[in-house]
Amino acid sequence: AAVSTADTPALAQKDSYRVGFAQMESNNPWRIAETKSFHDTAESCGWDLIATDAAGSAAKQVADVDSMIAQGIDVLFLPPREEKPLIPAVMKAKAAGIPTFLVDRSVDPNVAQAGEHFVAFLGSDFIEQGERAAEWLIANFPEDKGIIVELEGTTGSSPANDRKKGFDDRILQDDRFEIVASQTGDFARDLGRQVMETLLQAHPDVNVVYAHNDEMAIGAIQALELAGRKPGEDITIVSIDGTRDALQAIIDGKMGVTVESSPFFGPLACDVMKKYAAGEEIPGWVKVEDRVFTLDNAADHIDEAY
Ligand code: GYE
Repeated sequence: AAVSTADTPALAQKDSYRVGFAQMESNNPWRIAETKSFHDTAESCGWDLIATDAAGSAAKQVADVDSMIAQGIDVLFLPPREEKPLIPAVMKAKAAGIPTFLVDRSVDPNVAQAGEHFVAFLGSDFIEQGERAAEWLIANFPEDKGIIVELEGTTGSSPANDRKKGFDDRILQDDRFEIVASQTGDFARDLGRQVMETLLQAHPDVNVVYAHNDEMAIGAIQALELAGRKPGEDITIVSIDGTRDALQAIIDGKMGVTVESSPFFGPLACDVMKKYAAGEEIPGWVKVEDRVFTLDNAADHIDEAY
C-alpha cells in the first residue's frame, strides 16, 4: 500500500480543527448513520465540523467542497459520490493545502492516488464484499439452477463497480448460476423496487436477487411480494450493508445474507487524522474489516443496527 506523508499537505497538531464533511446525499439510513457518526465524534476529537449534503448531485458535492475550502477548513473528509466527477474536488483541496481523506467511497485510481492527491481511502474492500455475497450463495442456494437479477448501485461509484466485479467473477465460476439482468437502482429503495418490478416482468423465472445494498434489496422484496412471490422461499435475496431493516428481513426469513459495510466512520476518521497530524505514516488504504450477517447472528446485532 502507498505510504502517505511526503506529497500530501501537512496537518498541524492542535487542540481543535475546522473539519469539512461533504456528504453526498441523505435519502437513506446508511448516509444518515454516517453523518451522525461524524457529528457524534466532533466534540471528543476537537472538530469544529462543517457538514454539507449534496442531495445526490456530484456537481453540488464539488461546489460544497469549494465552499468549505473558502471557509478555511484544516482537513476534508469526502465520500465521493462517483469515481470521476469528484476528482476536481480532490485536486482543489490539495492545491489549497488541505489534506483530504476519502471515506467510504474512492475515486478513479488512474487519475488520483493516495499519498499524492489525497492522504488515504478509509473504507471496505468492495470486491471482497461481492465475493463473499457470491460465496454465501454458492454454499446455500437450494436449487439446481440460479437465475440471477443484479441491482447495481450508483453508476460510476466505486462500490457499484467493485461489488459487481467481485460478485460476477466469483458466481460465474459456478455453472449453476446465470446473471440474466444487471441494472442500476442507484443504491435507493424506491428505484430498487421499480427496477425489480420491470425486470420481474422480463424475467419471471428469476430465483435470485443480488442487490449492491440493503435499501435496494428491501425495495426488491416489496416488488416481489406485490407480484405474489415469496422472498426467502421461492427466491433468494443476497445483499450488502447490514441495516436494521435488512437484519429484520433476515430474521423474518426473507433475506439470506447481508455482508456488512459499516457507516460508522467518525471514530476511525478521528484516529487516522490524529496519527497523520502526529507525522505517522498512513497506509493509502485504511481497510475496514466487515462481518457477514445471516440467520445465525442477525438477532445478536439488530440492536446496534441503524
Ligand atoms: O453500501 C450504500 C451507500 O459507499 C459503502 O453507499 C457506501 C455505500 C453503501 O449509499 O448503502
